[in-house]
Amino acid sequence: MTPVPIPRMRAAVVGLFATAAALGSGHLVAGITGTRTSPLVAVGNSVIYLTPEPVKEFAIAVFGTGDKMALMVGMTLVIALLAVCAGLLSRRRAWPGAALIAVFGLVGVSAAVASSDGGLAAALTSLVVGVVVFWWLHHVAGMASTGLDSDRRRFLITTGITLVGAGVAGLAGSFLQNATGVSTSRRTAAARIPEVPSPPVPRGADFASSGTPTFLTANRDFYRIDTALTVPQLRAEDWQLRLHGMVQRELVLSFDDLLRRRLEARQITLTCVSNQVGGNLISTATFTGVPVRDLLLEAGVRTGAQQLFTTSVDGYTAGTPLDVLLEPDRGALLAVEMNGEPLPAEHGFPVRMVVPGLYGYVSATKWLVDAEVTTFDRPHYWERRGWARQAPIKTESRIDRPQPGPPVPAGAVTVAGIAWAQHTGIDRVEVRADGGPWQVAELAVDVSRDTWRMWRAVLQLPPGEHVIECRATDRTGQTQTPRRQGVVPDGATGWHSVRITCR
Ligand SMILES: Nc1nc2c(c(=O)[nH]1)N[C@H]1C(S)=C(S)[C@@H](COP(=O)(O)O)O[C@H]1N2
Ligand SMILES: [Mo]
Repeated sequence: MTPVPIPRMRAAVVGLFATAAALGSGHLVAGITGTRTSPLVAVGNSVIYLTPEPVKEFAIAVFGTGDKMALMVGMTLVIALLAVCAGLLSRRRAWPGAALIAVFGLVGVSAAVASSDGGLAAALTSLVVGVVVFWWLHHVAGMASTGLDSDRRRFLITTGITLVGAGVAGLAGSFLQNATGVSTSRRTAAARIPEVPSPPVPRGADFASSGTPTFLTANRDFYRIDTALTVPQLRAEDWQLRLHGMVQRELVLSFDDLLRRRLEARQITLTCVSNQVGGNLISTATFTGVPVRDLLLEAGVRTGAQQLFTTSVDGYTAGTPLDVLLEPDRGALLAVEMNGEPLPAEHGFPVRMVVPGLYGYVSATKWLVDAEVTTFDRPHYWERRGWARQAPIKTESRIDRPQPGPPVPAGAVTVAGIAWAQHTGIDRVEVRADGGPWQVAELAVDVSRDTWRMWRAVLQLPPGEHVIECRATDRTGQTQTPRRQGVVPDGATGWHSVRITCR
């Protein structure tokens, strides 16, 4: 116990800096032990895992693909606040603050235990360093409160060293994590993947000049959705896939084993079930990989099996109906390349699954490491959280131009957008203004039924406010339903509409 209470400011510094030392040292140990799961990340992953479904949906709706950044910023603020509280609780005695720090430390440890990705050593380091540094800084701060200049100087120097040490440890941890990351593995993989000529995209497959996206989405612009707070770093050399369960012959494949099989390249449009009407969680790439059907036939699926249950290195799972995967012309791939380069780490390097016509959450497992042939008794990641077990992509369309914003000139207004009904194909898109008659839009050159189709039309609009709507009809003759439904449990429906002003 210190003779005089430590001033508030200094007490807060003790809490904050001890916490910084805890997180920095944990990050360093994570780097040394080769895990991406620093204590903060482990807690973040647990938060994602435990967050109730409506809150997660809310976060995706508000922050979109920035949802993880928002979570990290939010957690950092909460931790800083708790760190200040720990300091303020300990203006006389060290133990209340030290106890609070030990409690967060234990939260980190239990999160690391729950994670499949290691991080226990890092979390234990954070716990011990946090408590010890807190005790020590508290001791130095207590001596400084007696008023001697030399003691005050000592407090400044000690806290300075603590902060610099925490920073250096954190940077070193990040450096080590990057050094053991997958960038080298991706470069060498590029040379190992055999060249497979991909069908060229015909001219006139998009109306980019009229405001649609380009037909192929550049890898860096491709939408990204997953539950991973840090991108899993799985090297091709370490990759192994086990195809097992209800099969005649279990297959265990290395990356090179996979590449020795027949590879195919094709254009596929992926769509996320969380895509709102008018949303942008949809992109198209040329994927190259081994047909899933070939591997299933090689392994020999036993009767009674219903789904292929795929697991990612980070524990994420998806369940894909086997009758879909076994269709001779479905074209599902274990993809190794996206737009002619090895999969980017964010998109599942070294191997992911893609299945034309199914939403990503039931089919597009990234960082794939396990595939089990089984029955539907086993619920997959999102099925356990209330989403549909099976999820074919719904026929939908979107207006990309005009966008709501400043008034556009009245008269001939070009309206352009995309429509999709993967594995069925788009037959027609219609546009109308203000609930008037539907006008058939011009369709871009058809590439495949597994990709989006661009469209455009010219509407004659007088000055004033207008509501423009579009609807697509697929090749089974089904016209997109106007009934508005949210994304849960199996994808949004409804017509996209845009309100504009003409002058
Ligand atoms: N390992 C893993 N794979 C995953 C997911 C995930 O959370 N983890 N999300 C799925 C979902 S919901 C979608 S829509 C697609 C998105 O793929 P992309 O990020 O490459 O666009 O990946 C799927 N594969
Ligand atoms: Mo998704």
